[in-house]
Amino acid sequence: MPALPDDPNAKGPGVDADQRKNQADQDGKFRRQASTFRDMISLGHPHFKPEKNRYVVYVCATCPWAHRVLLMIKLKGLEEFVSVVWLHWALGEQGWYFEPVDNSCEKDPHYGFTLLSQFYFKADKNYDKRFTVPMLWDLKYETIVNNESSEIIRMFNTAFNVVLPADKAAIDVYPESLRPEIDKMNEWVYNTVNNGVYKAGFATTQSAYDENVYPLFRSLDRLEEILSDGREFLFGSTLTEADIRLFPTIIRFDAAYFTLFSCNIRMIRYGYPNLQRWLLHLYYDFPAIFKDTTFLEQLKKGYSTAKTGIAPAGPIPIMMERV
Ligand SMILES: N[C@@H](CCC(=O)N[C@@H](CS)C(=O)NCC(=O)O)C(=O)O
Repeated sequence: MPALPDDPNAKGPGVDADQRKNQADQDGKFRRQASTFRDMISLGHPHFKPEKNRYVVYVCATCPWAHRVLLMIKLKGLEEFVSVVWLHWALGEQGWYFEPVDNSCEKDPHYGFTLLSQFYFKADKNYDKRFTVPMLWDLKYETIVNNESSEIIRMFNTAFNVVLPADKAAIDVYPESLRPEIDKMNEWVYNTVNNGVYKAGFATTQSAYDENVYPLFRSLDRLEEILSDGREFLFGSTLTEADIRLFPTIIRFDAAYFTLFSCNIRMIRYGYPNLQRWLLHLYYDFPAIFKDTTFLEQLKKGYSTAKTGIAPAGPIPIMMERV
């Protein structure tokens, strides 16, 4: 497997409650920590084989990285292999937690845990980093398989093909012929868009914000230009990993990043007609994949808890009607 582009800078030692709320480092810059658990399910893996009713992915409606994983589960029809358990949409003082609100339940159905951190400590009692979603859990070995979304979606593209019906196994969002191009796009989209909104939104100095907000909009301009020939997906007529990775950010943009993260030079819906067309195509024309995994009201509340605590009313309506 080629090197994945999402290897962000390490964040340093343990994380306390204050650090969890204040996401920026002392220099005002937000740096996403590197993920710890990096195993890949495969027939050849000594432990983690593709089997029914064995894996669980822990997610919440707010998180775009978890959203990528949900998209792949729906697209590849992995529901019998990977079940989904929802945490509450708010990031609490002790990290993600269960509460019987919206998608979430009172406690974890498998272990009765009430906090995501309990899984991390069950997997590694000395774990000292952030407790992040998405987190892929193995019920057989009772441990975390992987908590890096870029790897989880790459794994889900092929890992279960041997046990999937032929039509689902044939779906390939990372086709050989497009790999170098997809990798290239993933890299700049990750740095300036997917993670760019966080680097602008969690900056605590003017310079850290300025350093990131302009590259974000330059990349949105570049994506708009790519889609300006009317193509269906980022690489033409084939849905690829690049679309899967961009959708969660763009669907959150006007509702959360524009309002709460000050990514407000332009909105998607008024400033980027081709991105908006691409977004609505995915959302409305493949509803079982894109619409059914999107929870705009929950994620607006979720992002607001990381900021003022006040969920913005607008933009109204959240999704622009198709014109
Ligand atoms: N590299 C990870 C990043 C995941 C991540 O940062 N998730 C956020 C939610 S959007 C999280 O769980 N944050 C909890 C925290 O930082 O305490 C991935 O892509 O899977």
